[in-house]
Amino acid sequence: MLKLYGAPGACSIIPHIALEEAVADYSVHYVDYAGGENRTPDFLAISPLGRVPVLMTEQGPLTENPAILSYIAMLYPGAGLAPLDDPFAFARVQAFNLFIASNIHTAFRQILFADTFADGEAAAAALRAKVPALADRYFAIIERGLADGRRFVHGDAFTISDIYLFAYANYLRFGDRGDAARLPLILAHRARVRERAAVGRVLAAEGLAEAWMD
Ligand SMILES: N[C@@H](CCC(=O)N[C@@H](CS)C(=O)NCC(=O)O)C(=O)O
Repeated sequence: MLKLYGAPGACSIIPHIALEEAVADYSVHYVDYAGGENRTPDFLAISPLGRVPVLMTEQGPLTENPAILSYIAMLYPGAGLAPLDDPFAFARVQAFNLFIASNIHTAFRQILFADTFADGEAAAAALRAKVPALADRYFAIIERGLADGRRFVHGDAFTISDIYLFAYANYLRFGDRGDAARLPLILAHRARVRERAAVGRVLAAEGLAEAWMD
């Protein structure tokens, strides 16, 4: 059975939703950050940076959201979570997911984990101050991609990219990282994804039914 290591509301919610969409046989372990579980030798052995998500498979642990999502999509092809038989379309899915992972996620990290990039309160304040402009730029590119009326990121079919965007659209609404009101198509996409039964089940399981459902 697959085992997902995560934390409620963290970006581990992305593979959590993918597993639920795939009707996978899986369990979830919420890492006790407050108790320091993320710094234990056991956890660092499967996640060298002490981060979630980690997906424990029969072959060993997998880290990094884009890789975990592709693995789930391939393991459960019947769920139709990615265009697995079309190399170009699949590469587009990967490109989208990596765009969020390497640009948006990294920008958002400047808020909560500024010490990854520089030391001291002045540096942290400067890193935080830069985030709204970065987020505006990155999300505007995604907003333009939705402008032809498509229901989902890559067209009419729901894919792992929609789960990725859904999570970061929710983080965007925290108010300290860009202006969600400028992104009506992303907000409408968020509402469409939120209506999915699997998404509702995961939000309830992670205690986000109210925070992410409004
Ligand atoms: N590149 C990784 C990033 C993982 C990551 O930054 N996870 C966060 C939660 S969203 C985390 O565990 N942060 C705790 C820490 O950095 O100590 C991915 O996309 O999976």
